[in-house]
Amino acid sequence: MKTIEVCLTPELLHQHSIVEKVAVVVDVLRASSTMITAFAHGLERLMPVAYVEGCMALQRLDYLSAGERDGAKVEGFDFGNSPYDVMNGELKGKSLAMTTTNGTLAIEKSKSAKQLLIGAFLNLSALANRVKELDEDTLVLCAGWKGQMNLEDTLFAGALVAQLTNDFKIKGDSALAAQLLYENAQNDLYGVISQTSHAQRLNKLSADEDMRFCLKKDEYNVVPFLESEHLVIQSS
Ligand code: 3SL
Repeated sequence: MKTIEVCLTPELLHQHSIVEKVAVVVDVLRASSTMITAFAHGLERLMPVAYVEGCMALQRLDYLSAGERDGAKVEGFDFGNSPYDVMNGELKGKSLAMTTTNGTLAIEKSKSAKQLLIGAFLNLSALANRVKELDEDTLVLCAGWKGQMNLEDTLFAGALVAQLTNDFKIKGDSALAAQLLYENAQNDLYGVISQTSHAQRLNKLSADEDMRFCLKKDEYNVVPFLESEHLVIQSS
């Protein structure tokens, strides 16, 4: 049986080997949720970029741009990091360059994985099915917050582990802890996550609606994956 493990923050990634594994990168609030939403609304490809300057260089190559610093849209970018920014059809068939504080950095750090997938509550079941199909040792990388673990990504990791327990063997206590936390919180995810430090940051940005949206389960059935330098989805 293949294994499922959870890395609670990119700062702990050196304790896991990623090269032979499927990596699932998650930043529930809000980068991975916004990426999934953009693909569900027609985005063709997305170049994740760790730094603002990299995104600006891609703007000059006709990419649309999205991202945040301190949660706010970067000046001069086309979109911020809200799922509501990317669901009005403007991205249909387009290329997007995106940079966020933690999410795109976590992707950058996972590029050596055998396959890199993007996860959030919005695509939970589609993602679980894809992970089962791939049937490889799998590592969930939580983007966390500036090197620290956060509860929302950990809860998502636990939700994914919970969907995979019949098919994968849990490896390590962080995966077990994530699952137990999720099982405890699953009936009131909003109530639990609204207490987190990131929810409080989003509140100051009046982004409570974003948080409610990001906690919806199985809203979309797209699973972005990294192909060369771009995230793409399987064409249907
Ligand atoms: O850190 C990130 O990647 C962002 O998702 C943070 S925020 O929700 O846009 O503030």
